Amino acid sequence: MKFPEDFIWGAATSSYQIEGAAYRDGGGRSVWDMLGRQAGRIANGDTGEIACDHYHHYKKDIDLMAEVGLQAYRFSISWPRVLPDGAGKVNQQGLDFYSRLVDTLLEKNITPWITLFHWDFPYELYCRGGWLNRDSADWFADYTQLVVDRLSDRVSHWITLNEPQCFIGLGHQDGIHAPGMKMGVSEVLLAGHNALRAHGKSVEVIRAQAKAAPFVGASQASIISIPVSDQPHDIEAARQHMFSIRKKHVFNNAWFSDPMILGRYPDEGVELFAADMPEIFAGDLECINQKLDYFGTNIYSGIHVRATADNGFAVVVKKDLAETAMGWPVTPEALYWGPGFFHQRYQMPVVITESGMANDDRVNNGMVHDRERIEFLDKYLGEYARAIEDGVPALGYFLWSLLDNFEWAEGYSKRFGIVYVDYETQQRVLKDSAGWYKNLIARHISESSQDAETATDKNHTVECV
Ligand code: IFM
Repeated sequence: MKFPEDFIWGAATSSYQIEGAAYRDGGGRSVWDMLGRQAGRIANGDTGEIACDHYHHYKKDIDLMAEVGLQAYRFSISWPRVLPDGAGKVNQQGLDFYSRLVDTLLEKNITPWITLFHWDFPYELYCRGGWLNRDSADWFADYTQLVVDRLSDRVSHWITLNEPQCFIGLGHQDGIHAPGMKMGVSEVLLAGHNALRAHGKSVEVIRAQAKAAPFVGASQASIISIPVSDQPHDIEAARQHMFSIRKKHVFNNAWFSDPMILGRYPDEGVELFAADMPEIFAGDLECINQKLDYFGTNIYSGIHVRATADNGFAVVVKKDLAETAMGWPVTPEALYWGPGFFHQRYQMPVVITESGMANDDRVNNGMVHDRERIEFLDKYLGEYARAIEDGVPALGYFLWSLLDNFEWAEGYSKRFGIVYVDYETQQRVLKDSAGWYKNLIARHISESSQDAETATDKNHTVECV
């Protein structure tokens, strides 16, 4: 598989899933801390209070990143760690932690990609209405300002929101994720609208205030529609299915991305949601529709789709697909069709900001043989390379995840890392997949430099002639 010369190879994590040290050094509570205190909400009664204790082990974790050869590391800032009440009083110790993290990454030549919000919403702001409060967009903009002031001299890559489909859909509609609410559709859409406004205001702040030229996007939770054949009618059916909104739910591929990038909510959704649509004030859509530098998408799997006789689409359930430990089907072609369909619709370069799998990993004589993950990555990345070969501009890939970590409502029962974490001892073990990823990155870098040398030689020959 071949990738562009300047392709970015990375891995991703998020604050609540790995940091631990909840409330340490003046940090505040998030809605996830509060959900974890409610019986029966999280598998095995797990919480993120200790997690991978990355807050104390970040240096060792960055050494592991360097050992794998990562060029970029995507992590998130915990909003309540830097603003314990979500707004107002600043916790300098929290900011210092992220400043040290950035410096240590840069010392190892690893480019930091900061996600501003990966679900640990400040509990104190939740008590003031959370995303339902129209002020939430300004709270987020002020928080962005704080982070940008402190880190943008060394950080230029930004992700505003991670997966609004999840923190709004699973958190406010299905009640599975924090804050654990099952709201009516109109409230869900209002929360989503304010989150979109928060994204817009955050981008405005980054563009206006960042010291180093910023590169900005957001990360969408994407379920990809895969055509059952390469016939044009199946491809068209899959494309239509991919962006259609059929249920009164916000977990789909267009509801959040269309306003961010096209400046309007998708018609089909507006019709379906009808009277539940939130009030849209003058200027809201302009504020949401900020210039972005790339389309960030988190892709784990897809659904097969075929064309019907009346030019519509139908889902084809394939029964023989392997599944990951999450029960998600293994569908490598999602990494071919997803980037392609997104590029077609939004005309932007693509970055896979998350992709990977949960596996039943075990330590055996000090090693973790996660053959399933290697096969998964090999096939998925092969499809991504094919999409690029076919003309999709794609800039990078962030493997989810660097470390095994707190998998939200599933607690620690699902292991996504290329590094195994023993939660009792906080020991880390590089899994076989980490070695595989290391070789892939190294091979890519050496091939790229050989290509560059050949190109230079050719240039010289031309000059001499
Ligand atoms: O662990 C999550 C991550 O926080 C968001 N995207 C999906 C991952 C796997 O479920």
